[in-house]
Amino acid sequence: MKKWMNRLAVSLVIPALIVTVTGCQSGGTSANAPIQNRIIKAGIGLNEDHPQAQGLRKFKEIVDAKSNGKLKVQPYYSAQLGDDLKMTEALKAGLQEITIPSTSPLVGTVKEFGIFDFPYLFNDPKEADAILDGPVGKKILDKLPEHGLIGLGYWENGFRNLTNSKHPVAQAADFRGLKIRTLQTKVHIDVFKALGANPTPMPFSEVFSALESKTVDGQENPLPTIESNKFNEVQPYLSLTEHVYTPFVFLVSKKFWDRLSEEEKKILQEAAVEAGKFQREANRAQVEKSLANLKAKGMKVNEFPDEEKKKVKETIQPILDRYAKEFGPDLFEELNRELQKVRGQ
Ligand code: TK8
Repeated sequence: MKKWMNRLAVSLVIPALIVTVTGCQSGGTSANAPIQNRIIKAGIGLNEDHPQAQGLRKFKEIVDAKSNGKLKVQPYYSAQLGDDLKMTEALKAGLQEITIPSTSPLVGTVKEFGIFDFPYLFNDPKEADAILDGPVGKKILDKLPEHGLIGLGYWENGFRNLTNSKHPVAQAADFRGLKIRTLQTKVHIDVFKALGANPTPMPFSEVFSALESKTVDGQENPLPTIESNKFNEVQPYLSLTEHVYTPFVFLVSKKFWDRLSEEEKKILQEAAVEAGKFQREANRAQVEKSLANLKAKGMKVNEFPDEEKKKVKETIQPILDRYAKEFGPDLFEELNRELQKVRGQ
């Protein structure tokens, strides 16, 4: 063989060998490359006692086992890496690999997440699971990649209850005049305004000091969050409004995801779903315990009767109709069809 042909053959073979051995060209990984040693920074907003953190540790445990320790999940709690919005932006930029925010602050990225801000959408966790794990939940996750995000599934934040420092909220009219911290979603801002309250959206990490300094009168969150953040220390009244079910969404940076092999993606996807089941159960078990603990710590707890929930729904219906149009009537109709199936109607 002529010398030039030898040189050409060598120049073609060596790079191909390098790609096969290391399994990655510059920046990328071939689909069937072996599992690489990777550091995966996973930040959440709640503290290490919360079921969200328990779920993240379960995720880490599963990924560690399935990757023989090569995929190293590093949990960061209590918004150490920033609040939901900041961490979501970090994922888009490829500066952080995983975060698990409430869906509400994502409305600015994918507006359809806003349907989960609708008060009294779900009657119980079973309905929430059916919608989130079904075609409607998937359709919304499928809108994330164009924004630099991959959604691997939904975990549970839960049914939200109102706390405040002024008075019990035992009827729809009692919301009037209350300065309430809300999630950063226009749906909640409009809903609380329609109820006569003064909504103030802010990141979760600022809530305790805003309550303590009386910048706001109240806030609303699921019971495990109220307990684990010691809101009882600055909020005498707890009203069991259960007005919204908020999901968490398990997000991965697309910049990071696109560098993974099929095997590595499968490990993260399976772990997110398995840990999500564990986290939902842990959160539901915690709700009753947190209620008992908050009562024992002296919170004045009141029920919110069904007829008052009905009045709230009637008051805010025009707002929900407007948002249903904005978020997509087809999606909303599909959600209602799915709900009727779950309810056996
Ligand atoms: C934590 C938040 C929080 C949410 C809120 O990252 O902001 O009130 O309910 O749990 O996602």
